[in-house]
Amino acid sequence: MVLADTPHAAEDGAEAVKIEYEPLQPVVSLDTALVENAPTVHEGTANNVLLDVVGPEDPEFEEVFEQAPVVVGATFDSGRQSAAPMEMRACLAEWDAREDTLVLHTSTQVPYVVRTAVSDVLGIPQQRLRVIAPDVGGGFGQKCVVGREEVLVPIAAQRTGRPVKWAEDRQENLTAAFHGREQRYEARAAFDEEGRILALKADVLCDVGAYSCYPFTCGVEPLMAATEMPGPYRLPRYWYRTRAVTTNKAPMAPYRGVSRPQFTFVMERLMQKAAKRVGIDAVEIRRRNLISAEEFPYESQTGVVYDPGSYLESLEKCAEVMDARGWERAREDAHREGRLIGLGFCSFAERTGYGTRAFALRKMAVTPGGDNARLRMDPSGHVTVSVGTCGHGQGHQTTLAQIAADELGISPDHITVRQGDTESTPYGWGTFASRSAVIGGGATKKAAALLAERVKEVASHMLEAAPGDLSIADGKVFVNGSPDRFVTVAKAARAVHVEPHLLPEGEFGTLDANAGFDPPGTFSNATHGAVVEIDPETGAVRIDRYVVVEDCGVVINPMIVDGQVRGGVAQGIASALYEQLVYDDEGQPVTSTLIDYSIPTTMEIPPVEIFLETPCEFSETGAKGMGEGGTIGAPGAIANAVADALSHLGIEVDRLPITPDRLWAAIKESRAHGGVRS
Ligand code: MCN
Repeated sequence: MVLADTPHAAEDGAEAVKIEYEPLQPVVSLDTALVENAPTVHEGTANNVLLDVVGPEDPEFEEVFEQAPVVVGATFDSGRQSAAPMEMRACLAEWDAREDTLVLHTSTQVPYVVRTAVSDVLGIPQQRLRVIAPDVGGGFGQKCVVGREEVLVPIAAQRTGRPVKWAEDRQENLTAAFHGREQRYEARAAFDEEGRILALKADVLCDVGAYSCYPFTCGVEPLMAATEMPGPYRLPRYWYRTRAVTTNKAPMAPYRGVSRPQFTFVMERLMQKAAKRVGIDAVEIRRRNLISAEEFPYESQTGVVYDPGSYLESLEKCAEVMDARGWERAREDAHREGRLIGLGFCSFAERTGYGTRAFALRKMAVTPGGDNARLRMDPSGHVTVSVGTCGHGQGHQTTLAQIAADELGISPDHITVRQGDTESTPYGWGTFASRSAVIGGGATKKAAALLAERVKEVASHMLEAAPGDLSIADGKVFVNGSPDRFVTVAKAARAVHVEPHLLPEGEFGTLDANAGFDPPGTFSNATHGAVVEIDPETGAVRIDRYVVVEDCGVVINPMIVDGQVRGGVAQGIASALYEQLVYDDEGQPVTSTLIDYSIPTTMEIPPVEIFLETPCEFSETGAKGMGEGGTIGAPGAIANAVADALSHLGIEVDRLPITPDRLWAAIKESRAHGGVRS
């Protein structure tokens, strides 16, 4: 690490460092990592495999495949990606001599996790470390792990006694921050003659780069893939093997959706392949396999419990909106005109808001789970909500304020939400895994309910009525049935703080409440539908229509949910069509700028039509999480739409991203053997 007074001087200093490297043979792909006698990235790892988990043996499994009337399968690949947050990673550490405390400002999703990591490495007690996440310009998972810089910069500040700042540029972010999504699935599925799935077999390989990530470990992608791959389908038999493979590339960290965009793409492609073989349409095969209302709670083959959702309803609604019934005809007509159009669906489940019990199964060194909220009412009746979650673009200041306001009967404008500072917020795990609405929102609601009771207690003295006879709404505490007998919340708050003589002895001081929440988790569900048109001359894919039918339980704020879905779909489209980090054979990253690593712009993202459903209530707020759903559904929907457009040419779409050059080559080859029907 080179320290200097300006970034330019530091870069010059780094350039002046002469290192003599002895180049070894690099390991740059799953193929080269797994061949016999491959060089190893870490000594002592057999075949570069860091984690290898195999599902329980089922003696009848192979027999089911042998006897099944329909078996479909393929090798599916997905490209390596960067979460590419708009604001890249950065941190600044300084010693506060007065408090004898190290203050670390860092662009993170998880301030308390960073504090634990830095404290463990530096050997400083946690109370002498303050971690502040200011407004963070996006993270998408890349900032829910602790970067080496977040540890090195505090060490440098400690050694020099001066503030030390580090900020990466885009090239550093693309080449040296965390990556994700480079996976391969050897997947086969057996179906009966009516298209009902009988068994699924999946061998999953994840290229996790050179090092594990803290705290989620290099197991995060492979374990998520194995556990949740069956998705929203009733699956009687499932066998998996899942491996984390190390290579000389940047390490993997969770990226929005974590394996779910990939295995959902695989499952949805298998469904479409099977539908074609059985001779039913894309909607019908899903209709026959999705978990139905009477089966909830449904326990999967891997022991995951699905709470009630609207799997079939969201499929039907999406099919209706997309005019799926008239599709065959529309496609035939287009083919006659020489146009390649396709319709694709993708149904999936998104596990959200899961707490300690679910995370404990991953056997990490630290186990995330529940979260806490602390509410404090000031003498003017305004409330500060402090939470352990740490929004970084999801609008928590709005939604958590709404939750507290509903419970306290005051305006959301009178509520301030504080997050992202270990000094002023309760202990918590930050924001990732679509946990904040359910867990942070649940804790906020519980604490707000306790605070509302306290306010009623105070008002009961002022109104000379029993607390149980009081209600709280519109900024007032009033006697049930007598709306004219009330005191304002502000007056009650003022009495507690500055006019305690109006209250019985002992009723003075503060109005605050704390609560924690640690739920088992809940599944949102959605069906995405896409219509694409492919230019046969260039292989370019244009998305003509995109529809999302999402069910995330009670919607706290429709505009925020809408924005989350749109942003998620944009990142899913990126996985499907555009983004891929590429290394050359020597292990040099060749996609190190946004010219080479092609992220879609607004020009490539179609308007997304969204329909929301809210049929069930089950968590504290009735909400299910949804922050990753858009990203999860898009690759499967688009791949199926592209495959639908090309199915008459015998072209399969089993590799992401679906780039124009590959499609063009496939179309050309097909033409050479008969040509495009036009
Ligand atoms: N919400 C709601 N009603 C619901 C469910 C959610 O109004 N029924 C609101 C929530 O209150 C919250 C937002 O929608 O304001 C997302 O809620 P939730 O699904 O709980 O997800 P989190 O807030 O925990 O956010 C995490 C999720 C993840 S895992 C990634 S990755 C991601 C994402 O959110 N990264 C993002 N969205 C992002 N958005 C931005 N702008 N930047 C990122 O880095």
